[in-house]
Amino acid sequence: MAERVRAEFLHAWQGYSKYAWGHDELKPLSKTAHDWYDGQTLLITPVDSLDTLILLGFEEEAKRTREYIDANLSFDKDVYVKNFEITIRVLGGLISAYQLTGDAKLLALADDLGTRLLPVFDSPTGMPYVYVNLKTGKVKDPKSNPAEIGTLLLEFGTLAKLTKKDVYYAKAKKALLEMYKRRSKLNLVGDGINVETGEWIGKSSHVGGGIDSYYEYLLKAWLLFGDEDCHRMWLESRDAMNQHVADDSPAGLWYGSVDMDSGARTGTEFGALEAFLPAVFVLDGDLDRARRLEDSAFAMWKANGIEPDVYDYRAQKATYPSYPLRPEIVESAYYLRHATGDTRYLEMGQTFFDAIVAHCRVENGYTTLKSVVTNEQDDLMPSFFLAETLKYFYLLYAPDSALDLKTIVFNTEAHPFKRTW
Ligand code: DMJ
Repeated sequence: MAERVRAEFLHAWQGYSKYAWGHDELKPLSKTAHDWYDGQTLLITPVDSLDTLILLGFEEEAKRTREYIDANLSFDKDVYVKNFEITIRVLGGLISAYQLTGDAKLLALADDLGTRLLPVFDSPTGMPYVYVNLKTGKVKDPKSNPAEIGTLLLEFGTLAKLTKKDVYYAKAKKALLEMYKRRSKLNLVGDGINVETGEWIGKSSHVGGGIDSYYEYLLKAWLLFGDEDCHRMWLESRDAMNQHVADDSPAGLWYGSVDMDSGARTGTEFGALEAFLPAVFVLDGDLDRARRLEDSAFAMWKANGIEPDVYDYRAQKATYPSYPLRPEIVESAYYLRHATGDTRYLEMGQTFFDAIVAHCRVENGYTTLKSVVTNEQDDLMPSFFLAETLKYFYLLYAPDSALDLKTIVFNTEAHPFKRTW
């Protein structure tokens, strides 16, 4: 299986190289490239993929990609970028690739990017705006959410350690603390907040998009930096989430949505993004919960033969039927296999892999699905498919020695950060 994964990674990579080299992402059906910002490339796929190339042992391709990034990547661009996405994919990718290769240019690029992103924190609360202009430092859009505010500390914190510039850690940590401070009396967060006023604009509390990796980083910042504040915040948040958001019934363990103030249930939807949570429970040592939730996610996958982005677990129906090649359910299978040694997760992984090959493999790479009900294809190979989905598939089947989970922590985009401090 590890070899199959390597072969499919190469297939996807060759499609990108042939039709989108030097651009952000591949559109494999139209054989064209997609740049995120006004046709100004930030080399998102190469940066996001470099550590996967290294980990999977594609030495030639890794060398070519690293040298191309060194020579061509520039952040001196008059574009407003989404701080969250650029932090987890580009800053995260540069940091892990630097740690794996020792190439000082990669760290210099990360430091330059970090400096250009820093103005994003200049709001009245210290919580970041959604967009920042890489050239002018101007910011825009105060309407954000816990995930975009709270999923920065691993990247900025590691950059602080590597460059010895404490400001990176301080700004990202303050944003996280300010976010946490605004939790409800039940210790829950909502899914929308204004970073200028600090007022909630979305009071739905769940573990999906807009909130998901906020929880992930509370725990992981403790694991990576030994940050006791983050540990305390994780424990309190986890207990609240398990008490109020979890929906435990004979039909299985699920996490839906509730009102952050009253705890009243407002929805029974789970989805592909929510499937990150078993992995986090493994890291927290709660294997029972991790196993049960991954079983539910597997049931969601099997309902249509491939998972939808959103699934109503009461109605057992896909309510948002796209599949954008997401990694989370595979990530959780990897952690569970690693922690339990249970071969069940190898079989589960094979079910995932076979379905993705059957439905998403195209002549020039892999593509997203508009619907897992009709299997209609869309035309995009997101960078996280190479950065995360295929990396976790490989790690699921590779020997444990491929990566020492004791010394690294993955950021939310599957970039391994090594604790060197
Ligand atoms: C990735 O960019 C990250 O995993 C993020 O945390 C969530 N969305 C995608 C993958 O689904």
